[in-house]
Amino acid sequence: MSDMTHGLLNMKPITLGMEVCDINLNEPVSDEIVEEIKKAVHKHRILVFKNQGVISGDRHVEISRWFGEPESTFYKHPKSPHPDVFRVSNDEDEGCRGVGRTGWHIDGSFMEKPFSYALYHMVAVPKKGDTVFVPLNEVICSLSPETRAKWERLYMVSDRRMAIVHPLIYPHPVTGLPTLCFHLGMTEGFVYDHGSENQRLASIPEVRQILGEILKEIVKDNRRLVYAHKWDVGDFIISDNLSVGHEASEESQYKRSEVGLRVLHRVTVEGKWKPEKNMTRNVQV
Ligand SMILES: O=C(O)CCC(=O)C(=O)O
Ligand SMILES: [Fe+2]
Repeated sequence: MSDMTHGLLNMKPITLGMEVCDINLNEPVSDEIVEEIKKAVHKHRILVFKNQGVISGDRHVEISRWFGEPESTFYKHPKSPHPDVFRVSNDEDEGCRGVGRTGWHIDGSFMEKPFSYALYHMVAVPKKGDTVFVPLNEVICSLSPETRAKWERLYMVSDRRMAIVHPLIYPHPVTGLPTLCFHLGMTEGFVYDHGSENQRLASIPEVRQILGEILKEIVKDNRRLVYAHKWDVGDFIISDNLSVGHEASEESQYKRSEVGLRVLHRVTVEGKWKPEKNMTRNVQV
């Protein structure tokens, strides 16, 4: 059942986000529709376009330019169709393995300005191999007052050389809704009350406890908040990277010989905003 109440876009709700119907991304999309898509990404966090056939690397990058400059910080696999397309696979001859498996995260948390959007296109689907997403505002809103108060004081320190520090909770730069900047597999530590006179580095056991607590909050109540996207070949997903956490499911790494080939193309769009506690809202994307 589709719902026509979304302006120019024909969309139907899915567990997290919206499926956008009647758009062929391989054909030119009018400026008006692009504007609607950009608004819808912030409102719904994830937009799923089904049955898109084969989206070439050039077209994938062209679509990502609706949102800003594509930015690639990753290893370039020889089979990638474009230097800005990250090719992920369960077969190392086909793409990079083990991507997104160190823990729940947003992409680019190690950068001063984490990636703003991620655009995924599924090229080959194995029997099992979901990507799992979680809406971060809902995670925050479901915290107990004690946990929320603690998280509000925390800042993550990335494990990369630059040791970038980001507030764990901050207002999303476009919607203003509280969101998380985090990476459960690439965090060196946490600082309490960063920049204040009470600033204190969390101890190693505390860091472990905090990372475990974030995981527990994401998957609590039998993964009530989690949306597992079961891919079909030709799916195209646009996500507001700052408002959803994600990871590749364990099954995504199962061997090609057991479950078949998995190939996912991903383009990330440069970060435009440095997460800050007192962020001003940006109407323009
Ligand atoms: O392979 C996947 O399902 C997602 C991997 C991931 O985290 C990413 O591409 O950013
Ligand atoms: Fe990722």
